[in-house]
This record gives sequence, structure tokens and C-alpha cells, in this order.
Amino acid sequence: MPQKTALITGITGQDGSFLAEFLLEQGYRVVGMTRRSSTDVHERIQHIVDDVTIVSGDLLDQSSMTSIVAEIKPDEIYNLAAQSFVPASWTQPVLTGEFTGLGVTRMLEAIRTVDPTIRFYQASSSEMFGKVQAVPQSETTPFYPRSPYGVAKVYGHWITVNYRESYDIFAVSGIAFNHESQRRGKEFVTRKISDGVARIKLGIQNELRLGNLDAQRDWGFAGDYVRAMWMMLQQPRADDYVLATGRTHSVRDFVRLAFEAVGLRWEDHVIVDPRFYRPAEVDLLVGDASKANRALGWRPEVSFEQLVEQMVVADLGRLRPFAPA
Ligand code: NDP
Ligand code: GDR
Repeated sequence: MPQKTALITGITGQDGSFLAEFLLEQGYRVVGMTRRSSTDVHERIQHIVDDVTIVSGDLLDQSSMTSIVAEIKPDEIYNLAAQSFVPASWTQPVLTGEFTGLGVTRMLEAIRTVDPTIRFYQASSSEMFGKVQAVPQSETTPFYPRSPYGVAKVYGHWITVNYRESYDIFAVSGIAFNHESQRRGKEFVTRKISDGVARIKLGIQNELRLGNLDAQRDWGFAGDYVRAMWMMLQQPRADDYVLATGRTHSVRDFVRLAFEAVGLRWEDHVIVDPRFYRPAEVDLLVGDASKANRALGWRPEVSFEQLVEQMVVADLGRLRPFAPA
């Protein structure tokens, strides 16, 4: 079989780095689209940077995306790039709409005009369920987004469905619930906690300030989710899938386990700081991934407890050289 080419937008992000590793293992030629920056943003893909091709483009710029698709001639495109931090979507709502919403249309337009046989994966989100209309949430649960980010993702989701139905493009949307790892950005709550716990354990800091501890999320491991993205593009028929573990935990549960992993009591160090509350909160997410399980044979392998432990251990190892003598 000839080698396949995959184009990943957002290759420098958490998921992009895991997906690039996974596709290289499958024998793909991997091309990553990155936006120009004056600093090195390749931290997460440093170890594979010589194995992938980096091309310069931006979700805001139609011509860059169209010419990348024409030049690279990918078999598959994984659209992972987005403004992905929910709180930033209230302070930069228009930019979030441009990146996270319209950016999807720009890539679909590039496919439509260059080669409509290219297969397309859109990184949709459980944030689209927002104020949930059913528990657990499945592919048929109505959307009720609670942030400009969630609203933009709903647009990205439906434009993907629309290009599939309008132009017969193999365009699919993975409705992924939260997935984490030691490569998660430090502004997201899981990594903020694992990083904070490691700092406290090592005597670098003494307290951890968090927002709403009651929020509940369906947390999985990012490495498991990128496998599902690929599986979705190998199917005979284009379809959308919920990707989730089916288990939900509160932020407080994550905090407790993370502190327990280093033998500390979370109550002695965590301060609830209303600065981290959101204008509108998503209280409870728990996904029903039985369709992905049945049709793709996909099942997440890393448990919540393993995930918490892995993240804390990784941050302890990273920060140990900075511990006071
Ligand atoms: P990250 O925030 O870690 O990565 C986002 C990526 O998008 C980065 O590579 C970033 O590049 C890139 N990017 C942002 N803006 C632009 C732009 N204008 N042009 C080109 N590239 C841009 O996100 P994750 O890896 O966690 O998530 C991947 C995708 O999946 C996102 O779309 C996210 O919304 C979605 N998602 C994530 C979930 C999760 O739990 N992780 C769950 C559900 C959906 P740079 O390095 O330059 O900033
Ligand atoms: P989320 O992830 O908004 O679910 O979006 P995040 O980790 O930011 O928040 C999860 C929950 O934790 C609560 N929380 C805090 N959050 C942050 N960031 N910082 C805090 O100090 C804090 N304290 C409590 C939040 O209120 C929230 O309820 C992530 C992103 O990856 C999206 O791109 C993706 O689409 C969804 O997951 C699925």
C-alpha cells in the first residue's frame, strides 16, 4: 500500500502531539500546520520534529490553508487547531469564533476546492452539551453551549455535517469529552492541579488557588482519544461519534486524589478563589460512547485514577531539579 499523508492542524497542541506520534507509528507521512511565531512552540513535538514536516499556515487565513492542501495533497486532515481554553472565549469571543468556528469552514472550503476526496476529522467537544439536556450525553443529545467557545464548536460541528451532506465529503466530527495528559496546558484544571501538587510537595509553593470544585467532568487520557480520531477516518461511512469514558468525577475528586498521591491533605493547601469562576458554568458532563465502542471497537484504556497518578508523577519528575535545597 502506498504511504498515506496526514495533515494535522494544531500539531503543537496536546492532542496534535499524541496524534502525530500515533500516525508515525502507523507509517504515515505526517505534516503539521503551525502559525508563525517568534518563539519556539515545538515543545510537545520536539522528540519527533525531525520525523514530521512543518508547514506555515493560520486558521484565519484561507489562502494559506488552500495552498497547503494543494501542495501537501493529504489523504486525511485532522483539524485540531482552535482557541481551546474556555475562559479565554469570554475575553476574546470574536477571535474564538474566527479560530474555533470559521476556521473549520476555511479548511472544508480548502478541501472542497482542491480535492473533495480528502477525509476530514473535526475536533468537536462535549462543551457543546453545556447545560445538559440529558444524562449521559450521546450523539442524539441536543446541544446547549454555555460559552463563546461552546457556541463556536457547535458551529464547527454543524458546518462539518453540512459539508458532508452538501458535497458528499468524508467529513466527521468526534464529540470528545475532556482528555488530559502530562502535556496538557497548565491553564486547564487537571494540569494546574498536578503541577500545583508537585510544587507544594517539593516546597516550591504552598497553596493552590482554584475555582469551582463542584464541576463534574468525564476525564480520559489524550493518548486514547487520538486513536479514536484515526479510527473514525478508516470507516467505510462518514459518521459522528461521542468519545468518552462514561465515568464522571468532580474537580474536588481530582484534587483529593492528586494530593493523596503525594501523601498530603488537599484541605491544607487549596484555596477557592472566585476569580476562577466562569460567567456560565457547565456543571456535569458524562458521555455515552457506546456507539464508538460498537462501531469502531474503541475503548479508552487509561482509568481516571491512573491518569491522576501519571500526571502528578510526571510533574514531580519535571520540577524536582527546581526544588529548594
Ligand atoms: P491545545 O490548546 O493544546 O492546542 C491547540 C492547537 O491549536 C495548538 O497547536 C495551537 O497552536 C493551534 N492554534 C490555535 N490557534 C491557531 C491558529 N489561528 N492557526 C493555527 N493554529 C492554531 O488543544 P488540545 O490539543 O487540547 O485540543 C485539540 C482540539 O480538540 C481543539 O480544537 C480543542 O478545542 C478540541 N477538544 C479538546 C478536548 C480536550 O479535552 N483536550 C476535548 C474536546 C475538544 P500554538 O501552539 O501556536 O498555540
Ligand atoms: P473545560 O476544561 O472547560 O472542561 O474545557 P478546564 O480544565 O479549563 O475546566 C474544567 C472544570 O474545572 C473547573 N475549574 C477550573 N478550571 C480551570 N481552568 N482553572 C481553575 O482554576 C479551575 N477551578 C475549577 C472549571 O470551572 C470547569 O468546570 C476543556 C478544554 O480542553 C476544551 O477545549 C474542551 O473542548 C473541553 O475540555 C471538553
